[in-house]
Amino acid sequence: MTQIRLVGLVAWLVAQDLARAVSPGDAPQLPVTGARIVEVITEAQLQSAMGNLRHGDTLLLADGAYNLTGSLYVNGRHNVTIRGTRGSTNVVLAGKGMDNPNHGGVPVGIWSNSTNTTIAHLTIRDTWDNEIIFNSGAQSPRVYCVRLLDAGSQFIKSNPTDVTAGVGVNNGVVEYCVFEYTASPPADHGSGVGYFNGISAHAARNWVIRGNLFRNLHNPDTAAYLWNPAVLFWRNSSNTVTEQNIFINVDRAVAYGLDNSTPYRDHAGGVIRNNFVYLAPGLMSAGRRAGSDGLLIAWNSPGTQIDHNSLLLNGNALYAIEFRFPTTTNGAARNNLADAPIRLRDNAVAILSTNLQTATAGMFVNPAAGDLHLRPSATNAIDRAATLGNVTNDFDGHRRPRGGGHDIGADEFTTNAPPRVTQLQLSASNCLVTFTTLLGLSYDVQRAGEITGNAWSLVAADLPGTGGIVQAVDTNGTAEPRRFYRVTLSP
Ligand SMILES: [Ca+2]
Ligand SMILES: [Ca+2]
Repeated sequence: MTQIRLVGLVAWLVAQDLARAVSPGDAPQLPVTGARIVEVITEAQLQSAMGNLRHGDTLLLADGAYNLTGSLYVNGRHNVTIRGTRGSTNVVLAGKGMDNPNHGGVPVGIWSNSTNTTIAHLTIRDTWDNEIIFNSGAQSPRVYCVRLLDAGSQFIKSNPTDVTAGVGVNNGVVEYCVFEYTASPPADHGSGVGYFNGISAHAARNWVIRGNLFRNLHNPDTAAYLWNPAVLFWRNSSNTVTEQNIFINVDRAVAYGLDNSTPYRDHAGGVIRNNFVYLAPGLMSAGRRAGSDGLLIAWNSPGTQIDHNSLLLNGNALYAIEFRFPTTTNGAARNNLADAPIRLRDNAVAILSTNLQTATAGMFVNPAAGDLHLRPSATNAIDRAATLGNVTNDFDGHRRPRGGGHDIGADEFTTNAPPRVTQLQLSASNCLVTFTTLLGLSYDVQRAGEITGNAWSLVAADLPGTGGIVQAVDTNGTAEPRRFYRVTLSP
């Protein structure tokens, strides 16, 4: 028999760790693709590259600070990417200050009226107006792993071509970004103090807003705007998906529609699911609270589904979720976990089911940090939800259900008890991997020729846990001189 050495690796990587390798501002690197890769090191080179922009260009910015001398206009050039290499903090595009009216030709960060504009792996900050704006002609923009700080108005704005006809920028994707005021929101730029949103889109269809962090998008009581949504899709928008985001200390998290005085539905369809919303105690004054509506709202938005969100509002708002206006029909709010009720206002119609509206801070892992994962003690939420066909995963991207049933709220609870490899043995040409399991969970067995690197491949997927030990067989497992194994919870 061939001389072989086999090493069993005790698995401590649970599925949650694997999934949260993706986080706002720190997502996996996009591959560098493009018809032409234009490498840029200085701001002057960046402006030159913009001036000579061709269809299909990828501007790859070297790490560093770029103090903009002009906004970056993607004007009639399709399939253009403006990006850093990785992460979101190594490349910084800076305006001249969000409250500096002498913006010096840098009113916005990046402007596009073109199709398939991608912005990735960088920071944009301190612009007088929008940090990113899409205008008529733009379609399918992608904003990926971008940090947007201290915007003088909307951080991302998507303008319409024809609101009444519902023509605007469609199919946008905003993933793993950070939207934040590092101190206070903007002063009066002409529209009153505190005029901002995280994302404001008009006549926009089929956008996905996923895995982002919205933090401190909060105006003081003295501002002209007390209820700015962090995510706002309106003016004849439809089918927006907002999922797996974290909202911390925002005045309003998500609004699908606002206005019912319109000849069209302000929004239609769409889902808001698997989001965390946290407001710190005392964020809102008593007077402010008395005039509050909800953190997740569907106003003049028929057919909107608001499911499996977790909200800890700490008395800052009267309602967690609100449907409003008679045109808001056929809605649903199901399996949400909140410490405030759900409201049907002005004859809105929605199915409300299996919502737990008595959430407490003690149910969550680290609420002050916006971490509303369930603690094991949250037994009135764990395994207590009804099954929804349209929500198949959770905040972490983990498949639902785990354990004995679906959990109420955005997190499907996963035990922290990892599987443990108890034995590794040879049987003819097979390797047998034996490990501990829990009932109701499922496990993946992976192998690699080396521990370092990411060359793990699946031996077996979705092996059901029994509560006892389970054995996986790696056929022809003796084919290499050595082989490592690990066992994880299935994603
Ligand atoms: Ca469960
Ligand atoms: Ca989870």
